[in-house]
Amino acid sequence: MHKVVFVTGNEGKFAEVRDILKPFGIEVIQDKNGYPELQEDELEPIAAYGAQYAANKLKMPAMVDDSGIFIKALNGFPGPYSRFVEDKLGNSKVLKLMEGETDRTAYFKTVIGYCEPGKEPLVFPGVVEGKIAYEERGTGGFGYDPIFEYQGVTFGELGDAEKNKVSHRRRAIDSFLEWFKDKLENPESKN
Ligand code: ITT
Repeated sequence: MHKVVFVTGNEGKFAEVRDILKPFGIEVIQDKNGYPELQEDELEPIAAYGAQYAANKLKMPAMVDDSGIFIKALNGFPGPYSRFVEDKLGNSKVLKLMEGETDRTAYFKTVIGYCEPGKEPLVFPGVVEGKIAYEERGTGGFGYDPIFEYQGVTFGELGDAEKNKVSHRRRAIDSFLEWFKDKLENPESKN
């Protein structure tokens, strides 16, 4: 069993990543002590910096997840500021901002940052495209899930197991797994 520390205070993210990686023989341990989050317009540098900081501090392989929802009619808002906006506005006020908007296009993006002590960080992005619903629907998931529609069903309605098959986070983890499996097979050749 391989062990990776996942530095996150978000229980929803932790449960998803733990469940996705378990069948691949990777045990995920949660660390809630946080990491310095750079103020950037892109998620990649935030995840890279956080993973490197955590790996060097904890002296073991570390993973972080920086995510956001990007709404086209709002020019990509809230994007990297999604946590702040969830705390200050919440889904109902985001829906108010979307009143009168007919273009509901949006995407969720996760960037997984991974780093081993003394090494350079790697980033693995994952995106899922969908639409902003007209009202909150469903009680599953967390955060923006009740207002994000994927193929007509919100992530809040979809249920955790189904969300984990198609989500932005799943896609980012799949890309991490591709790299990780390659590294296990060719231990000298990577990173
Ligand atoms: P950590 O930094 O401790 O990991 P956080 O919740 O602050 O946790 P982010 O900075 O990545 O994480 O914030 C992302 C925001 O987007 C936050 O409000 C999440 O609740 C929300 N979010 C992230 N992934 C989501 C998902 O799969 N479904 C719904 N909302 C999500």
